Amino acid sequence: MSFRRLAVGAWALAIAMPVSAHEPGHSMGGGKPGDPTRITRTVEVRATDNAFSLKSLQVREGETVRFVIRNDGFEAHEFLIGTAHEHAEHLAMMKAMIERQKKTGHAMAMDHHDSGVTVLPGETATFVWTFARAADLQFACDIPGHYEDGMHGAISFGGGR
Ligand SMILES: [Cu+2]
Repeated sequence: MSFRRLAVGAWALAIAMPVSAHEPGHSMGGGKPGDPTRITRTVEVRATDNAFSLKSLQVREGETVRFVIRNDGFEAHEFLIGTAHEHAEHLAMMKAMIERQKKTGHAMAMDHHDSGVTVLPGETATFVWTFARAADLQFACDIPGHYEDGMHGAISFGGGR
C-alpha cells in the first residue's frame, strides 16, 4: 500500500469531522482574506494529481484576487497561500497528524486555514485574498507528497500602486 493512498484515506476521514472539532485557523503570511466587493482579478487554477495549471503568479501589493480552483484529479487538493517557511511547517504538521491518526485509528480534526481552500475531486472552490508583500510567498498544496510532486509556485510582487 502506498503512503499516498493512506494519506488520502486519512484526509477523507478528517474532512468528515464536524465543524466544531476543527482546530483554530492558521494565519499564514502574504495578506488576508479579501473583501468580495473589491475583487479586481479572477485567477482560475486547475488541480490534477499532482500538479497545478498555474505555475507562478505575479500580483500587486494590496490587490484583491478571486481564486477559482477546480479539482480535476482523483484526490483532494489544497490551494494555500503562505511563505515557503510556513508551507514547510504546515506540511510537517499534516504529516504528524496523519501519523498520529494511523497509530490511534482516530480521525483527527481537519486542519483549517484562512489562506486558501481544500477542494474535493470533481469540485470547484473559490476564495478571495488581498495580497500584502511578503518574501518567498507561494501558493501550494501541503497534502503530504503533493508539495514534493511540484504542487507549488512562486508569488511575486510587481507593478506600482
Ligand atoms: Cu494536492
